[in-house]
This record gives sequence, structure tokens and C-alpha cells, in this order.
Amino acid sequence: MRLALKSMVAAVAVTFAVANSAEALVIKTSDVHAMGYPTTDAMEFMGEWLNEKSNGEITMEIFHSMQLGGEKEALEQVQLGALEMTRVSVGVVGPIVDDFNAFNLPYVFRSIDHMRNVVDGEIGQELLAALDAGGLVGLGFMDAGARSFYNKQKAIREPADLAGLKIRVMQNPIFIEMMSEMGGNGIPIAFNELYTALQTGVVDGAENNPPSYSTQKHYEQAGFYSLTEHLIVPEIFVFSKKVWETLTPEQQELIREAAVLTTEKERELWEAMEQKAMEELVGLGVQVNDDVDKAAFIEATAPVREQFGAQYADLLGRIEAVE
Ligand code: BDP
Repeated sequence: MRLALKSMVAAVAVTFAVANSAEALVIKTSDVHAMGYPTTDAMEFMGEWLNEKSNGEITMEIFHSMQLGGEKEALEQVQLGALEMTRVSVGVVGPIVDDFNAFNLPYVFRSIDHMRNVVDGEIGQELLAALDAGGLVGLGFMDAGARSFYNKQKAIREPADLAGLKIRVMQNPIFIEMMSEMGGNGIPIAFNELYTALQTGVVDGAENNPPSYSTQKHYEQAGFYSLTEHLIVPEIFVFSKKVWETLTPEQQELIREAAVLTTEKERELWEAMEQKAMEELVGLGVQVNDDVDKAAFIEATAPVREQFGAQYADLLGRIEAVE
């Protein structure tokens, strides 16, 4: 009697295990930022939400803090299906789906609200769908504010101040061209190699939003921050198409639903963090310069918008028309 019961329990356990393994989905995802950053915390929220709604069938494992290297490598892993998901800057997506480069042009967005209206609307949806050709399922966008220059030597007020400076840019030819037009020297380096590059003098500076500049402690090496706000590059989180195709329609739908909430969540977290980072930077003695001749930067970068923009003239016209 006891034995029979035991084997019955064992049989039930085996059945459960098999059922679980058929449906269980572990979403391994990556981010260059540490936990506590708006993007990583938004992903954590996504994982918890999915876990709850799927009754534990879907879980998420976050490889944060560049544990898996830079963003280019992460995207490759996702394309191969070795990683289910990743969150990257749109800056590195241009080389995969060309149209994304329209978002990577300097001063293409008039404001954060303008960028949000574009990515939340038809254009954003079209671009997410276009990722399919690159082996990716575009789940959604996240905010990353505006990027400004920081360097070891001086405040940047006008393009001429960049002359002779080696400035790290994200790995995309468009940013190297942008730097040349501004009169500086753009050096593409992966984010995970930037602190050392600043420390060893491979570059004199870089450009980023306040939360990245602050959390990466780049101010320790380059303490002059000038609010040029030359790029408003959104972030994106993408799923592996290879893995996506193995999911059930229910799982896909749940992930899509989670993605919408995740974008919203990240925006809330972003706004709070951006303000906090700026205050912290000032407290740490960073020389923040807001006396910037933006009109001069906009003018200096017109050739980049013309040269690269020619291929997406139609798209750029539509972006401009968005309120
Ligand atoms: C940060 C983005 C991150 C990029 C990084 C960079 O959040 O995705 O990798 O900039 O400059 O703002 O590479």
C-alpha cells in the first residue's frame, strides 16, 4: 500500500516535470547597465510580471553590468538564438536595420516629447516590425534622454571647442561622421571598454546622458560636462526571432503585453533617475556647462543629416511632421 502510493506520487511528479519542461520558458536577457538603472529595473519588472501572469511558466534571468560584453555582441547572440532578449541603444541597431539610423542623426528630434511621439506612433511600430529582417522581434522602446559631451579638459560651448579632442562614440559610422562635422575626432569604442579608454587617454572624452555618465563613474576621468544634447537616441528591447518562433501564441501575446507595460515603467524610472543623476554630478564637483550655442551645433551637423538623411528622406519628413 505504502509502496504503491509512493510510486503513484513519483509518477505524478514525473508527469508534472515533463509538462513543465515542455512549457517552461526562461528568458535570458542582457543589458550593459547594472541593476538599479531604469532599463535593468524595467526588465526586472517585466520578468516579475511575466512570472506572475504565466503562473511561473515564464521566468527571466538578467545578465547585467556587461557580463556578456558589449551591445554588438549581445545583438549577435540574440540573432543566433543563444540569448532570448537584450536591451540596447538604437545607436548600435542602425548597422542591422538601416532605417533606425534616422533616429541616430544629431538634432533629428526637437525634444524628448517629439521622440516619444515618434516611437509611440506609426513610425515606431514600422521600425520595430522591420527588425524581422535582422532576425529580431522588436518588443519596444525605452527612454534614454539626450546625450551631451564630457571631457577631461574644458567646457564645450561651440563646435570649435571640440577641435583636437578624441571623443568616444558608439559603434556606428554615423557618429564618427557626426564628430568630424563638429570638428572633433570620433573614436568608436564599445561601452564596456570606455572607462579604461578614458583612464589611459585613448580618448579625451565621450558623450552620454547624465545617468550613464554618472553610474559608469566616467566623471572620475572626465569632469567637464556640457549640455549640447546633440543626440536623442532611444533604447530598444528585442527578442530572438529564432526563439520567438518556438513559443506558443499565448506566450507571444503575454510577452507583447508585458513589453507595453515595460516601456511605460522604464519612462517613469528614467525621469526620476535623470534628475537624480544631474544633482549627484553637481554634488560630486562635475563642471556642468549649460552655456552652449546649440544653433551652432545644429548648423555644423547639417551635412550629416543631408549626407545620411538622403536615404531616408521620406522617413525624416514624416518624423519632422510628428508633433
Ligand atoms: C547608454 C545606453 C547604452 C549604450 C551606452 C553607450 O543606455 O545602451 O551602450 O549609452 O554609449 O546611454 O554605448
